[in-house]
Amino acid sequence: MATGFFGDIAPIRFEGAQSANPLAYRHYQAEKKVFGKTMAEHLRPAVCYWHNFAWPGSDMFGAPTFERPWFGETMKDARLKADVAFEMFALLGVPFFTFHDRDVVPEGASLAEFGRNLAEITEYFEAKMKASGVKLLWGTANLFSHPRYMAGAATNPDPDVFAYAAAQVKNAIDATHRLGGANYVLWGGREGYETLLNTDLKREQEQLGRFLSLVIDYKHKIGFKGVILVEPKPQEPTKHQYDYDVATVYGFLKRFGLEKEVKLNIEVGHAVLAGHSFEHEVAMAVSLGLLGSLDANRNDYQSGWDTDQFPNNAAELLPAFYQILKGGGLAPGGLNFDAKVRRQSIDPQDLLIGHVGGLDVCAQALSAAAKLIEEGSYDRFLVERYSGWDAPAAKAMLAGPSSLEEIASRVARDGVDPKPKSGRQEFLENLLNRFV
Ligand code: XUL
Ligand code: CO
Repeated sequence: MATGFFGDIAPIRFEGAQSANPLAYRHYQAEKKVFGKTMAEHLRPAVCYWHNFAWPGSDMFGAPTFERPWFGETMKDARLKADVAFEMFALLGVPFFTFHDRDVVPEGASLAEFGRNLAEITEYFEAKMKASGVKLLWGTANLFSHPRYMAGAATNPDPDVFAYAAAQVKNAIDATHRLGGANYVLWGGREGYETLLNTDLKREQEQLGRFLSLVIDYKHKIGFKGVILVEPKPQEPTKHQYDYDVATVYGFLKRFGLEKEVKLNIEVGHAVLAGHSFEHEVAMAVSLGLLGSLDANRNDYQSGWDTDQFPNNAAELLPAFYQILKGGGLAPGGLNFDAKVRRQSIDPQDLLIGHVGGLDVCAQALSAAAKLIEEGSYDRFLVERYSGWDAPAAKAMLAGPSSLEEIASRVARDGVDPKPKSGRQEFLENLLNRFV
């Protein structure tokens, strides 16, 4: 039975770029083909549970602003929340969702009760997923909100917290496995530190490496086919996080021999906090074979916080979508909207409007990147810029057997005298803008 939460809003449809209807897609056409795949298959968009259904609109100065009929700590509330969530997925026509264990059920008085609650809602989800066709992009465990995790989960100085976190992750992977999740995410919420004065960072990093290895072992043991994803973030909530950015996580995975087992969930706002662009992080992951999935959002550039706003600028996203298409696409990852409406946006339809706009600019950026690749002049520029490396003498420098002395002697012998060439940045920026 319908909950009535969204009133009489009809399912969101594609109406075209000219539409002035705030509850219509202007660019996202689920079935439209781009390079032989539909937009839905390229983007694999997901609605997240936490920002939409669990966050009450509070901030560090103010009380909750959202009134939702499911706010409460009973399983009845959890079921109502799920009913509304699946209504929202259907209204948006979005094929995937994501959740943390504690977004979906009350924790109760013990880990055992939490586990039972999670198993119960998993069953409830299973039926709803079957009826609607909506799938789970990824599940995860919240190892950062409860006070027991204030000094970290796997990186806690107290081994009992490590054990507790392991138990929680085990339950969350079980639920994700049962629901056929395409991935499982580990974001190191408090896996870092506030002050070195109370921290043994060598030990803590070893603990984290061990924890991740245990998760991988468990995944194989139960036959979970989804991809384990680590989500880099440089700081917030802790000042120093061990999973700083793509390059740092790659080094960490190599150190523990996990680089073939794990991929990355890259978030726009986290890239910005790390002092990178989103496209840098995506390109770095592609180059290392680590591109897994994306958390779509944007940060406020002035505040310096992880504001998790909806993306709203296709031109800014185009370079990242170029990298994604060139890198072979996202599947079995997807595009999870890790984004929340502002706390003044208290109406149910604000939740829909945020996703409509966010999905639209991503669809726009995808189409623009496809056109850019199709037209070909940008790719030709890149090929031409590095074409000197096709010459046999150049290839020999990289492949051997040439030595540093041989290369040095070639400079005098062949009269090597490189002339500077324009990098043509403005030309390229203008070229890309033609496709948005
Ligand atoms: C926090 C963040 C998380 C993860 C899942 O900044 O991005 O919501 O995506 O734990
Ligand atoms: Co995220």
